[in-house]
Amino acid sequence: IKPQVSVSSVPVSINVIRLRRGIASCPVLKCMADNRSVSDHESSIIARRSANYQPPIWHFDYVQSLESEYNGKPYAERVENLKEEVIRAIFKKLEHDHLTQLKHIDLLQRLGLSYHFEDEVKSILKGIYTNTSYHKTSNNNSLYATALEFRLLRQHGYFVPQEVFTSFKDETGKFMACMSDDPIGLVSLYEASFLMVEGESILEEARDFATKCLEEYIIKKENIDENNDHISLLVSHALELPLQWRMLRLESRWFIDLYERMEDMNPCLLELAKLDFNIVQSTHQEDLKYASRWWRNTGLGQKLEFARDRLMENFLWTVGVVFEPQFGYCRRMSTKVNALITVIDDIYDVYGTLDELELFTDVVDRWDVNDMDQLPDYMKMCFLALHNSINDIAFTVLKEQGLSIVKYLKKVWADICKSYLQEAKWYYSGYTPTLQEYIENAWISISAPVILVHAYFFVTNPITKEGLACLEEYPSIIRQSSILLRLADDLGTSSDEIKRGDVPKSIQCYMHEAGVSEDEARQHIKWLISETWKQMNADRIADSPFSETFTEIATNLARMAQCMYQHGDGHGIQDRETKDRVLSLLVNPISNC
Ligand code: LA6
Ligand code: MN
Ligand code: MN
Ligand code: MN
Ligand code: MN
Repeated sequence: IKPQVSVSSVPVSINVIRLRRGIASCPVLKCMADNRSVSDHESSIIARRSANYQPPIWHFDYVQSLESEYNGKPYAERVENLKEEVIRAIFKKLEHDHLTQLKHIDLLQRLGLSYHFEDEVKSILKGIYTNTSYHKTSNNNSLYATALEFRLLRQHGYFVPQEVFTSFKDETGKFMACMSDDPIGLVSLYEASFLMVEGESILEEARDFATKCLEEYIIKKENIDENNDHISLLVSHALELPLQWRMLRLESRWFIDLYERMEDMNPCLLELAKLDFNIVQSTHQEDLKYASRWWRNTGLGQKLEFARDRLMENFLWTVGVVFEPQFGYCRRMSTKVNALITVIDDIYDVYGTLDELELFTDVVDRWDVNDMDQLPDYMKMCFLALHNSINDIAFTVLKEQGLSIVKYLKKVWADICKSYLQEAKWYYSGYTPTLQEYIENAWISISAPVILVHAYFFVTNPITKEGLACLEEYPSIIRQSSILLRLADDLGTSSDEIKRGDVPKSIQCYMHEAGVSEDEARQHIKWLISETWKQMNADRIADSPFSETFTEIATNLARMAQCMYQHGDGHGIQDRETKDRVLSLLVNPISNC
């Protein structure tokens, strides 16, 4: 039965009915009179699903009231002085050996400060890479040093061969057992292994070996109740998620606290890290306030009651994607894009009828306001808000670069709507695709291509012909980022989605196809995530017409997904981990600073 029921002459009121689809019974559905669309005006009733999303916990007035003292001039001046001190103490000291230099770079990255020292970091890494032969068989460096150098160089685009780790294996080709007493070396090896690309079996072994040893280390420490020292904290943190998969700002916020407790902490670095964090936060607050005013002006939050009104969470995504203060325009505009995606996704997944969705998809595809009249009112609002916001973005590029990009932007919106429609059709027909067939469509429906194509335009000037040509074909780095977002989202959201009635997601498709339990399917999806990261790592260092900024953005979107869905649906459910993250990243400055 299609969950769409026409009942004549029923007054406009709420009915509660229960509908069945296939063998699974749907949750209680709200049945609302649709007095909105012209064609249905007569008095039909359309059964619509509900996701029961809660109203936003972050109110407009609260957001507008956020204010930070750290946007003042004295703090900016202090930062400049501290930066010069750091350059003197760290980068201008000629007596520092490679390892000391690498330690400093790692520290600056983890404290969230390395963006201030890009040139210095680049020149050191280049020097190290060009002066080292990575193909010799002997290696006098410690495990810690070898792995740190490997990781930092790969992070910055230098392809150090995995064979640098063979000297830590014994004659039988196994990693040496004696290494298990070296937690610092093992964490370093563990983090390095997550830079692996397809086919690197030494790194895969390294990851498994380090994981096992570190897990044993933690158990041992827990047994003697000594798991609160900084090494144990670092180890458990790494096991939870490797650095390569982590959202940068949240990692910095966490690491600054840890660093403060470390014995060899440098007070000047700590002060700089705290101060800089707070200053960056104050610029984020201004971006957030701008986006919240825009959102309020669209009226969509009030008008579309069925949809997620998640401006704060949509903004948090953008901070995960790009945090540096100079990218405020990108954060502001990306938040608009995210908010529109979130609402339109709910129209397709929850509220719209199949007929309405066909119409909407068609109107977006034609991108013509003259076609709007056929849409029900709630869709008219949404379409015009989309049309105006996106054209406005294109207008800015036209004004600044003399280039018309409307066709690129409307194409990604048409593509996502078509993929949404495909899922709706699968849902209504009760069809379960194979995992492959599902992913073929779902890497688009997760919205990463929309987010990333727009982001390209927000951070690129001048936009190049090569960049546009590559973008049009959805290059591999966009695809990998999308797949990672999709799989992480499915792990976090599919349980609720299936309950309320939605297309089978990757987990269900794989259960159906392979005849396995949900638990096994989840393991398989997690394995796919680590496989996809290998391709992402390869794409990050491949030749491409994109800037490093854009490559980082694509990577960060995947990282943000793993953060957002680490404990379930962090995007839809606001008041758990997401709330703490909003508070610590966007609301509360670091104290004692
Ligand atoms: C997740 O919702 C959602 F809205 C997204 C579009 C993910 C990322 C969004 C940003 C950054 P849901 P679906 C705005 O789990 O229906 O409903 O594709 O997405 O599984
Ligand atoms: Mn609402
Ligand atoms: Mn959805
Ligand atoms: Mn969807
Ligand atoms: Mn989902």
